[in-house]
Amino acid sequence: MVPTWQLRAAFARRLSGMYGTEVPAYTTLLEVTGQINDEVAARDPEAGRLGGPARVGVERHGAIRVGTPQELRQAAQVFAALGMHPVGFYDLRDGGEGAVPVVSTAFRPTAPEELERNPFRVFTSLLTTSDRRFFGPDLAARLDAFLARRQLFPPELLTLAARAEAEGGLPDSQAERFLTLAAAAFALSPEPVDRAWYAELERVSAVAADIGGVTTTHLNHLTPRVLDIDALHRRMGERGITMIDRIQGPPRWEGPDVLLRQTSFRALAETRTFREPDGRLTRGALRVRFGEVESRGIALTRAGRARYDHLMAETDRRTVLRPGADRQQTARCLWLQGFPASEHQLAVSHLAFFTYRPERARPRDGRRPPADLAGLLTHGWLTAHPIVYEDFLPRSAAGIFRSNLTGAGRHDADLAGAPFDADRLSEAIGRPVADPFALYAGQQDRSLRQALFTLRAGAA
Ligand code: OOG
Ligand code: NI
Repeated sequence: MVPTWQLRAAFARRLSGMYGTEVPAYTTLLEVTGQINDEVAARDPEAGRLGGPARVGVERHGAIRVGTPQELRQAAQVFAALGMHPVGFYDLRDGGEGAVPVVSTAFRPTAPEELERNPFRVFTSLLTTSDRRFFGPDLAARLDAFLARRQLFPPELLTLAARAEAEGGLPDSQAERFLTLAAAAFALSPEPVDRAWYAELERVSAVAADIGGVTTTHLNHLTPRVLDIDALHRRMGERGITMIDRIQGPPRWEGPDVLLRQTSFRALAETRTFREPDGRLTRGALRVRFGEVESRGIALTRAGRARYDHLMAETDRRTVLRPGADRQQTARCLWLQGFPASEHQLAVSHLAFFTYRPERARPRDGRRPPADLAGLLTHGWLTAHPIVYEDFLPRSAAGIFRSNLTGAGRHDADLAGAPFDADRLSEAIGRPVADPFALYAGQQDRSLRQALFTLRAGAA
């Protein structure tokens, strides 16, 4: 029997192998990421604080895009077999110039011990064909009909996935078959692309064409985790791979790493077969996939996140006011003034999530533990251990989509969009979409209750 977490780890390995043969620059990225992670681990004894080498070395996220709620439900079934559940709601339709007609969630393990075993996650986007800002009624009807005719996941895969979910794993031979079918469902298909149809959708949005212009889905990037993303950005440049000029997310600064920093590069155009309007098959190229790398920091509470969003908005404002100024420098200065520069400060001001443990080395001096968190930490009763941010950032995601699009497309921002939120997405998936803040808060609160219980028992 292959248990759920081993299926997940094996699936992530398979996709990584497959993507390396499909997108050669990904192999270079893995090589450089591995070197940098080794270097950081050797020079920084604290490097493992946000995940040990066994976790970080295999840590990946992928992204796929689907066209209909039914396809999303089926994707969710495949991920459920791997112990990956929908977390978070991301709406990428309101990004002004770079708006894309999708809403998204991320499938990932939610229990801390499952994340530790293998944290594989897949950012999954659903095309919003009913959003009139992007698709007029005629195009939407033809698009829906096209999507209704295709099948992304073969029935045998879905049956095996349901069995794996129900039984917490699969017998060896079925596990092998499941992994083969699942990886194949995310491979780039050799099927001819209908030139005219693809082009029509591309005029609306390159993402719409990537999703609805073909009869299959595919992994569009696979992202390793690096411990020093600034060093990686430089070194990829030296290896002749040009990254986008910015690292999305918080700036590099002297304080703790928080949330998520990401950067990407455009993959090369890939040769594809096209069916021309007169029926002829021709060779052409499409540039739909890319490479990305990320570094992860501490998860922020809602208050911490509001502080982050405010600092990002303030950085934008100042960058517009002083076009010559270096954005990274502007951001760093703002962070030095406006963001706690230590984990301790983040914890006592309730801006970030930690797990808490009783400090066993504290002398038994007959004192009773204070009632407040600040006192417990300052006087050495408890130690705080950062919780890693396991999710995504809508603004960075929009930036990643945008930096890899060919042409902005066109949409009419004045029309009313199709309403969408986490509840509607849960309905579409047929499974609840978890709130990431609630997951982190639950983990923190459980550890704090347990730690306080132990302290009080010790003091009594
Ligand atoms: C997903 C883009 C979002 C990230 O890391 O923020 C994403 C996509 O391109 O389909 O993967
Ligand atoms: Ni990504």
